[in-house]
Amino acid sequence: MAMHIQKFKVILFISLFVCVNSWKSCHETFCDRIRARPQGGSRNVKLDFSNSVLKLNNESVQTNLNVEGTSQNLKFKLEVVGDSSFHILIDESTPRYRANKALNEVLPPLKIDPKKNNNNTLVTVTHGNNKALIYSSPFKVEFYNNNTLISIANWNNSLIFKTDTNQREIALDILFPNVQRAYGIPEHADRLTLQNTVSNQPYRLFNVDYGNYRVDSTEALYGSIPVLYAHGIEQSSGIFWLNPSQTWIDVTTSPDDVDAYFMSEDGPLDMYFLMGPTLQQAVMQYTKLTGTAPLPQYFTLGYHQSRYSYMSQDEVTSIVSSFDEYNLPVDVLWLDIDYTDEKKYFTWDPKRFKEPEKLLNDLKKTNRKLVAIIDPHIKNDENYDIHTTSKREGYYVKNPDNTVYSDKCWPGISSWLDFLNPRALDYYANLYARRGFNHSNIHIWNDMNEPAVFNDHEPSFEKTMPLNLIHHENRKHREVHNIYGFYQTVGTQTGLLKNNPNLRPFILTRSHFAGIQRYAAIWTGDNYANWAHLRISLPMCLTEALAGVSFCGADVGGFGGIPDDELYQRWYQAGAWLPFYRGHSAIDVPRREPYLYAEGIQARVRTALHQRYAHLPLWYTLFREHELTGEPVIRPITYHYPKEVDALSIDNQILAGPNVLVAPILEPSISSKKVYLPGGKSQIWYNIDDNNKAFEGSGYHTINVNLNSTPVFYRAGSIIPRKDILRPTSTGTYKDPFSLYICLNSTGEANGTLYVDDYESFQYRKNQFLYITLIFSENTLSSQLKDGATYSPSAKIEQLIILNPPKDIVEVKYTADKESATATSLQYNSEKNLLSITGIAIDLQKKFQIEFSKKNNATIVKLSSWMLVIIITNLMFL
Ligand code: NBV
Repeated sequence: MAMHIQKFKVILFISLFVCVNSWKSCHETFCDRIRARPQGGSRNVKLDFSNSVLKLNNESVQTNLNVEGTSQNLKFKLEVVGDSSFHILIDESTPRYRANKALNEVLPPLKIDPKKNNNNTLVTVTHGNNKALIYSSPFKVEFYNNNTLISIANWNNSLIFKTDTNQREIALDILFPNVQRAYGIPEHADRLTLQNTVSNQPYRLFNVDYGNYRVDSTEALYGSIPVLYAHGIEQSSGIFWLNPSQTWIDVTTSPDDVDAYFMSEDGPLDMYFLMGPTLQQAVMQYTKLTGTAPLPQYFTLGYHQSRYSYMSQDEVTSIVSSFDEYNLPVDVLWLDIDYTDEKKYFTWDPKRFKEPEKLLNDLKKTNRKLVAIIDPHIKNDENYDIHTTSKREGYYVKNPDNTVYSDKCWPGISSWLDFLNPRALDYYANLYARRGFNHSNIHIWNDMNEPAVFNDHEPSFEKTMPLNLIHHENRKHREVHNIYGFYQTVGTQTGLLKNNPNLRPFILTRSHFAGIQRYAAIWTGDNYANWAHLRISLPMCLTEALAGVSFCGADVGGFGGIPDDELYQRWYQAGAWLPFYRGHSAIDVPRREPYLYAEGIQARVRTALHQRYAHLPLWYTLFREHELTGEPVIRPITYHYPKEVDALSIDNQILAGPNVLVAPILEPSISSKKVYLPGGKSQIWYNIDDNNKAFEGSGYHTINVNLNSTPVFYRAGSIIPRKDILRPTSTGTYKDPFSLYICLNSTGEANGTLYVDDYESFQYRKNQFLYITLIFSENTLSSQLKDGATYSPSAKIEQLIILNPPKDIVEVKYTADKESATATSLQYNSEKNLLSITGIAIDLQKKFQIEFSKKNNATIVKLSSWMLVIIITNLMFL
């Protein structure tokens, strides 16, 4: 392999060189005109509170906003929506483009009772524990939770709202007092804690195709989600700046507060103030507005194997055979652009993919799925009906002179579907009825949808559409740029649902905007095979998760470049703990399916894959809980432990739900690793990577690691559901038994949840599921079932593993209804600090109780607290 790699290194050097991009800095865009904020005292921005103009009712506060020195007479509205979020809209009388599609649903205004003071300077709006004080002059709004100041909009009087034809930028600053950190506003290849941008470039939100991106950078990437959280020990809150035009954000952090100055190229000031007062609540308030991800099919959480490109249908099936031969699980095979006939989407190469249905059926036989790529550009070929129809029907994005826009992309000269046009979107959705795409075993990958355009001839276009192009209803591209790709996924989802209304579709998208979680998963684009990109994949996905997009992953191994053996296996180990787990690589690098590696490396990859598959019941339960509550599937440590100062910036560790802490190895050649364990001395964490050794949550611990290690800790007090048999696919595990890992805390208690359904269809929305709460207390494990739901799974719980078990358990008795049974095998393993109970079959559908009895003075006594009381009282009388 070495020679092979050498040759590729040369190619890589060339492609890397070609790939280095340089994007615009603030001073090359509208940002330059407004970054230096207007000086507060020197101008008056004033709300009109005169009785003739001000409208107060139980739904909103409405009036005019005047900016002194300009002819602007803007409309102001404040209302309360969602989970007690304050919505402020400032717009011209002819409304600008509003990105309401990002919102989950039409948000009805909640009841309010606004009050104006006597001298017309202040209106107060109270909703529950939250309150907004709206000041007339200079205009500002203070937000309070329980009378504590949370944020101030326009605190420095920097509001900008330009109304010239060519200068329509808007800006506003928000102060968040009493916080220490800012998070959010993905997508950037940056750490969880946002940088202070004072002496740097502001964060930029402008969807662009940027391969091999710089890390620790504020530069724009493929997606834009304008939600920012201000987080501190005492309080947290957020701002959702609903604007899909190019946006820059200056973040100024001090030990006492965070100031965020949002600048957008166009659009109204459309803002939602998330009141917290914890990060957890602010995140849920955001998902209340933009929705949660629908529960994905189980297989989507398994391992995906991709490459740019697998070149024939035989190649795809032979890859599957090799995975099977080497005992490596894989659920999904991916087709990149070369499966098409000359990059004409919705076609198949007539020679190499001549029988797509056969491929899909063959894959189905071994429980494998196919994902095929569909890009938004359409080849300008007069023999390609999608092109001729789109041209004829006016489905394309237009030039300012109303001719069809075209430029280069993969197929050569191409045009772009205007997904914002409902007719074009409908047409696009119906294309999924075409051959192959209407199969139940196919799912879709939307790439290049920033949109990416090969227009290097004009560097100022930054490899995307010129901003003066025209969309539906005469909207300029600059008004909608960041939401263009989002709309493609809306059409994709519609198309797939039309084909298979009772199957949950899977869509992966590169471009994304707020609310994308309702349609698609995302990945972090064209990363590179180096340690910095492995390291940054964690904060990138953590930030996306806080911004509503939990289903996130990074190309395992790095898209470009050649990972060395160590990096390769570390990436598989770490990638197993991000929600989307896909190996993918560029066209110009050697093949790297895991079975091509030497047995030692392969074995470690197999272990990583196995660990992923063993935890699928946990991932699936977390995704269902996300759908219900909006809680992210993966979380930074500070999400659950906001009071711990040391945890505020930790982003090289992940919490998968509240109970599993993962500290993957993200650097080369190390034999020990510092791991932060939260919760204080009384919070124990069990290192499942090292014989379940118990550690206190007292901060940093140094633990020894080797090439096999992925430090993973279970929280004492939790119950983790698993399936431990290694199978070729996730579908193959449907009938396999569950194991419950019961991780006892110092008072001998633990609890957890388990969600099951048919793993594929929408029947769960008709109450065909089981949602089980598991409680271990007083040496008894009991279950509670969510009312009204029924499902009869083929799998049972057949193993209980108690970490840090009580001593001398001699009998485990199961009762449900009138049934009862006794476990046939109890095995203590002192080295692993566990008790394993088998020979038991627990039916998930029934409420059950399992009693763990101890041997006491030769009599079997159930150790419960009342028993203890009786024993102690008796002893006292002796
Ligand atoms: O479709 C080819 C690639 C794809 O493999 C990759 O994952 C995308 O991020 N695509 C970009 C086009 C550009 C590759 C240089």
